[in-house]
Amino acid sequence: MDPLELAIGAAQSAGRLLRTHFGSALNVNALEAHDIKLELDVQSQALITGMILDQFPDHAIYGEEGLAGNQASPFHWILDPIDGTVNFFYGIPHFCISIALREKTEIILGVIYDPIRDEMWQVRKGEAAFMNGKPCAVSARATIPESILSVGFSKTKTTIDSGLPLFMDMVYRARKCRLMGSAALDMAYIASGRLDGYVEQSVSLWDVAAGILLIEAAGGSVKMQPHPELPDKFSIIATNGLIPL
Ligand code: LIP
Repeated sequence: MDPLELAIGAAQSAGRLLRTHFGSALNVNALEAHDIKLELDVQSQALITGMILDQFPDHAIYGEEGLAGNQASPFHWILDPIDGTVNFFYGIPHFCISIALREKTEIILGVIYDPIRDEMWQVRKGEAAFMNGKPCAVSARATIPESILSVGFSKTKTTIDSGLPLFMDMVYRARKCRLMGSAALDMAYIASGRLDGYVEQSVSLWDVAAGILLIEAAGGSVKMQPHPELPDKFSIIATNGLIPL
């Protein structure tokens, strides 16, 4: 089976599961000051994992809810089963499923699916990025004063403290700053020219893997640095490739 078609099918199946439970009572696995972990995150990842390992039993799964499959495989599926879990829990219809496939060190495909708006972003390495079958492209806005920027503060006092100075600077300079709560949708919105930039001090690969390939295919740029203190965390600056962030 074509791995991109598989990723799209898995995102649609997980999307149906999320739509079914959206707005209903949810089992909470962990409640933290700035984060919530749902049993549905685990169910969504299990559904996607089952579909992938069914077709590619020797591949590896690297997801927000854990690892599965053959971790020695050159093929790693990078999953965020609900990106924007806190939004989901509060009934805010801004969340998605993000699936990427990495071959050795290179991301070769990505899918981001918003099951409420039924918006599916897809990209294969070396090809154009699409949203619902139409090619998508970053905006042409080139200056910060005319831009809309999204900022993420992640989940801890440390990451909030490190993100605030940047936010305080940008909120005065940009036309608008938004805190949307889903890194993957922020990236997809840049690829579709809705946002011009997104910054966050501490994200996980599963939050942004599909979005990186989408933005680059849509003409934008992504800069990522390993976080100096937090393992497997990255600071990210994603833009349309024009605004000087
Ligand atoms: C979320 C990210 C968001 C970040 C949140 C959280 P999750 O991912 O998309 O950018 O600010 O703290 O990490 O936890 O909903 O998958």
